[in-house]
Amino acid sequence: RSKQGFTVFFTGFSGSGKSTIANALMVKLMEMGGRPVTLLDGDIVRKNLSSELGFSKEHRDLNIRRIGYVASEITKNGGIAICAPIAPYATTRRAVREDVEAFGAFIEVHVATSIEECESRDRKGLYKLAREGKIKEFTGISDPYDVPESPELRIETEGTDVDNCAHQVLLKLEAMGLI
Ligand code: GGZ
Repeated sequence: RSKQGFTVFFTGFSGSGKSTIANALMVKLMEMGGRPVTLLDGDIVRKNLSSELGFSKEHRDLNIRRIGYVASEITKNGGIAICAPIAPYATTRRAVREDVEAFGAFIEVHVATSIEECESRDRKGLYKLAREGKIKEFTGISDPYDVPESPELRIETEGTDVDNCAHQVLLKLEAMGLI
C-alpha cells in the first residue's frame, strides 16, 4: 500500500543551511526508494520559475505561492516535495500549508541559525553587500523575517553537522508515519 505524498518546507535566513540540509535529506529519501523526490531549492526556483521577480513583499509572496503550487501538485500525486526558500512571511507560509494539506502532509522545518551566525559566516558575501546598502531589502538586515511559531521541527544548526540535521527531519517523518 503506497503512502500519501508530503511536502517538507524549510524556512530560514540566507546562509542558514537550508539548501545543504535539503540536499542531504533528498539523498536519504531517494536511497529509501518508493516515491519520487523533487527538490525545489530557492535559487533553482528563482532561476527557472521566478526569474522576473525581485525581493519586495509582493514578489516574495508570488515566488512562495508558486513553490507552494508545485509542491501541492507533487504531493497530490503521491510524491515528496522538498522546498528551501527563505519564505520570510508567516501568512504566506500558512497559505502554502493550506494548499498542500488539501492533498497530503506539510512539514515546516525552521532552520534556526541566528542572523549573527549567518552574517559572520557570510559564505557568498551578500551580508557585507547588504550592510553597505548595495543589496536592498535583505532578509534579517533590512527586511523582515517572521520566526515560525509552531513549525513541525526546529533545527539548531550551530554545533550540529548536516547529516545529523537531515537525520532529525527523517526521524520526524517517521514519527508522523510518512516514511
Ligand atoms: C534575501 C536575497 C536577496 C534579498 C538576493 N533578501 O544565500 P542565497 O542568496 O542563495 O539565498 C538568498 C536567495 C533568497 O531567495 P528566496 O527565493 O529563497 O527568497 S524568498 O523566499 O524571500 O522569496 C540570497 C539571494 O536570494 N538574495 N537578494 N534582498 N535574499
